[in-house]
Amino acid sequence: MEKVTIQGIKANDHRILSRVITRIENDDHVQDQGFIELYDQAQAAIRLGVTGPPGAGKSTITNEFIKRFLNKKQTIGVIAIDPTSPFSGGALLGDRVRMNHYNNDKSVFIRSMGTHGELGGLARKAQEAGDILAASGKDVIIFETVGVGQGEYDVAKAADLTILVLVPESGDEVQLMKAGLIEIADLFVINKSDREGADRLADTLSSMINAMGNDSKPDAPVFTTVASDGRGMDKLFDGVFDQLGKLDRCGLLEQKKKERYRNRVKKLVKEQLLSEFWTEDRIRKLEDATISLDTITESPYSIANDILKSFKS
Ligand SMILES: Nc1nc2c(ncn2[C@@H]2O[C@H](COP(=O)(O)OP(=O)(O)O)[C@@H](O)[C@H]2O)c(=O)[nH]1
Ligand SMILES: [Mg+2]
Repeated sequence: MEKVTIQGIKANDHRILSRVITRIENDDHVQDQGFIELYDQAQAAIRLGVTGPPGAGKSTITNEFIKRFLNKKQTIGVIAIDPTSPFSGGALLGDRVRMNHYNNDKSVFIRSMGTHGELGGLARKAQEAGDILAASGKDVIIFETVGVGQGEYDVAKAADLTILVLVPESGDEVQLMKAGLIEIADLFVINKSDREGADRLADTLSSMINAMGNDSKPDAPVFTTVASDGRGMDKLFDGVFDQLGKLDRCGLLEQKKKERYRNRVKKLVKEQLLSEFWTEDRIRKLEDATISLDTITESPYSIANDILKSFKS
């Protein structure tokens, strides 16, 4: 990263933030000295994950959070990730329009990230983008991610606290994903509770959480909201800090951060090793072994072992 870029990030220059995140998005490797220099600055921010199915109200809730953080004179960075719309079509555009009425304001930065490449890489990219925003001095980073699959769990790991947003109709999903669901979420929101069934789902969830809970982790609270008209939002907002406090006091926050740190080191090592591994020689070896389908007689394992030999020795 160039010196002027690093200075721009530190000075909260939104144009430069945007440019750097584009580079991260395009896998134009920026994890160099720049990241090392910015690391210290990036540690203070609170990181919140807002995840859940499409249309559950994540962006609306994020928007309500932004208002409340601004009231507290805090600055916010939002990274919105929607793997279901790889061409960043309607939904994301809608998000941008809806959330970006803060656009001229240096205290809010909102960015949608697309998914070139697989979701696994996206978790790292989101985290790096979050680090850049944190280094610009943002007090709070919000990761908005669609869905509740494995990839999103990874993205959720970028956050200190993960909020899972559901709707009253999510009952079946809840039944299906019990364990995993309870594991990733630190707090549940049943949004659109202007619709039938919100209280029933809240009860079901609460008793599931209670039954599956253990002493080492504070139970995730369940909130009901109507984000579109702000109902329940103050309570939810307070609940987030309440839960953060609990996670902190029982040591889970520190554990999460350590885990996050270790995973990042592992990922960096893995990526570095991979990029160093595929030398021209090894690529040729693979190509030679696979010149035509007729001549492929060995299993992929033997060829892999063969190529790996040159690495191990
Ligand atoms: N009826 C109702 N609609 C809501 C509520 N919260 C959000 N919406 C609407 O639901 C739609 C999807 O919301 P959005 O925040 O974009 O969902 P996301 O895909 O999870 O980010 C929008 O039209 C919102 O205005 C709510 O509590 N009740
Ligand atoms: Mg959204």
